[in-house]
Amino acid sequence: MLEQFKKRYDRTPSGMEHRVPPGQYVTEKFPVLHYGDVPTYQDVENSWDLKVWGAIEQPVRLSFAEFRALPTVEIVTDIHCVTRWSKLDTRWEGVRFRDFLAHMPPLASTTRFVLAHADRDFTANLPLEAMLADDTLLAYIYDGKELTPDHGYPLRLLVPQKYFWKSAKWLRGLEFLDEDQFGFWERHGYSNNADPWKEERYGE
Ligand SMILES: Nc1nc2c(c(=O)[nH]1)N[C@H]1C(S)=C(S)[C@@H](COP(=O)(O)O)O[C@H]1N2
Ligand SMILES: [Mo]
Repeated sequence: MLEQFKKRYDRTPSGMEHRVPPGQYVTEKFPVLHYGDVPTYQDVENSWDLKVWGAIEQPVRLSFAEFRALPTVEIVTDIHCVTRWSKLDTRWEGVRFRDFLAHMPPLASTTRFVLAHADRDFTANLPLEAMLADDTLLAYIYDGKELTPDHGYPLRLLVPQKYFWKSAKWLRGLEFLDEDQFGFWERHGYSNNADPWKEERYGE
């Protein structure tokens, strides 16, 4: 596996080494990776929604139009996949999660974790602290264009500080939790903390 990725992706431009975590290789491509098939959405305006529930004063359901009316930010960041490719200077636009929370009812004071729920039964868990980072977005524009179905249209989570598996595509729900609960890849042996700079690939 590693050799294969080396051949295809070893393109780290000189001077950029400090941007590439240990064991990673830079790619110019944008590989597509996920478990299962790509969901298709008909009539997103009427059928898609984003739900928020759990340790929050009141559950919320946002329609497509309501979500898209929220203010967005643009960020440029590096992403790191546990299969060893990294991509530098990716440009995303979406609702900063921290700003999103400002539009929500208050969280319970005991809330410490977030479980992201995606279509096709995918989940990813994150500490609330990581979710509150400046560069954690609910993203729907990549490089100036609407996300493609492969990359998570109509909405994905983007948590650049963690390995990319935490960045759930086809996001549909955010569940607030007092106690941590493993997501899909975490249950399958991947690291819970998933910090690429500490090379936390697999579970302890
Ligand atoms: N819903 C969902 N999101 C997912 C996954 C998945 O299987 N299902 N895989 C994750 C993994 S392992 C990676 S590396 C990234 C890949 O995102 P990309 O296809 O846009 O590069 O999506 C993440 N988000
Ligand atoms: Mo991944």
